[in-house]
Amino acid sequence: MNVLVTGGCGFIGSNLVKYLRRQRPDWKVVNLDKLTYAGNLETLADLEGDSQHVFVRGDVGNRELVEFVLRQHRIDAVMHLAAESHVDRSILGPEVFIQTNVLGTQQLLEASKAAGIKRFLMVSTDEVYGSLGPTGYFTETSPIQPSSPYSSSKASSDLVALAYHHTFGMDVVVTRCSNNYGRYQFPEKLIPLMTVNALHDRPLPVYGDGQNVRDWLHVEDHCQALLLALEKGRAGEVYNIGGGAERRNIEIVRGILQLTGKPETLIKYVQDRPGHDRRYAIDPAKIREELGWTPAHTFEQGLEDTVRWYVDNRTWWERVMSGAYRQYFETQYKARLAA
Ligand code: NAD
Ligand code: TDX
Repeated sequence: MNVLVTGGCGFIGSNLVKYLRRQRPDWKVVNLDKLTYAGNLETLADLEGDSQHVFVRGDVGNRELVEFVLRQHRIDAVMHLAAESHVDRSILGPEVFIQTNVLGTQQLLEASKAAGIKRFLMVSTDEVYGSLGPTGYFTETSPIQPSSPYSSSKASSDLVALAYHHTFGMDVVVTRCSNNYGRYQFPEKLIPLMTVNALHDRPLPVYGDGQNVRDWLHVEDHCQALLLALEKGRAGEVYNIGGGAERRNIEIVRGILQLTGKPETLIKYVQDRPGHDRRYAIDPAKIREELGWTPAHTFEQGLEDTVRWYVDNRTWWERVMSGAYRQYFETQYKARLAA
């Protein structure tokens, strides 16, 4: 089996490429990635010399290139993860989110249709459902009510992928997962950002009252679910993937301070994110009952392992945070603390 993973140099994509190489050693994994600020080849350094992993630098929106890659490597299935993925960035500049997430996905779908791809796995997000109140869970039939430019671009691409199934008969499966955490996450998202700041003795910027809730999913549990959805999911279906670990942001920030041995005086409440969703929580009954998936990691152990990994892998995050990204980060970080 030959599989194309898009966005394989990002956080989830790189974990997925490695997971596939371990779990399905006879598969060829072709990794198409544009190497934006969030994509890093160093993350895949341990695959150097592995002839079953092929890296192609390119844009998912480049239909000619994508069709060439699909045919050249006789790709059977596509796992589509490439995206602009950060909500805060989508508030500052929505355009590239529409470009990559919506138009790029449509071009990839079109190329996949032309090449006769047997299965297209669209990696979407629970953010397409918008925000929950204090109770209840997102199910696959919850209304689609995205709040941010990021989540609306993901909702669009998710629905366009389903339209390619309904209209053109393409074999499409959509997954919608909750917040991932683990190794190699870019230090702009909550857990790695707070960890890196704590290690630098810098203030930890908590948005609003810190009571927003996310449902945390270990990236390896997510990879396992994606492989199951690829191999056993039913065409045209949506599967929610959630870690069953609802936590308030402030609890996580306190946990990171404890694990790094830093004082709570580093916590700084800052202006809230515009349109900030209050709570996400997933009902994973469908994927559990149909595909037999359950998460293996507990959040407390997973968080401890993740924080330890950032402590031990300073070189990795110092490198990925250098250059153009550093400039963006410093400007945004200062603006947030000043607000
Ligand atoms: P990430 O930002 O870490 O990585 C994205 C990758 O996509 C990078 O390697 C980047 O270079 C690549 N990329 C961006 N634009 C591209 C383009 N036009 N063509 C080719 N490659 C391009 O993202 P992530 O956190 O690993 O998320 C992966 C996917 O999972 C995304 O689709 C995201 O929406 C979805 N998702 C993520 C989370 C999460 O908690 N991280 C939760 C739910 C869903
Ligand atoms: O500095 C911060 N301070 C803060 O309080 C940051 C970066 C975040 N937060 C809060 C906002 C959210 O309530 O932490 C929570 C998590 O924020 P992010 O890590 O930015 O993730 P989120 O906005 O929930 O979106 C993530 O999960 C769903 C991913 O970035 C998306 O790609 C995914 O679809």
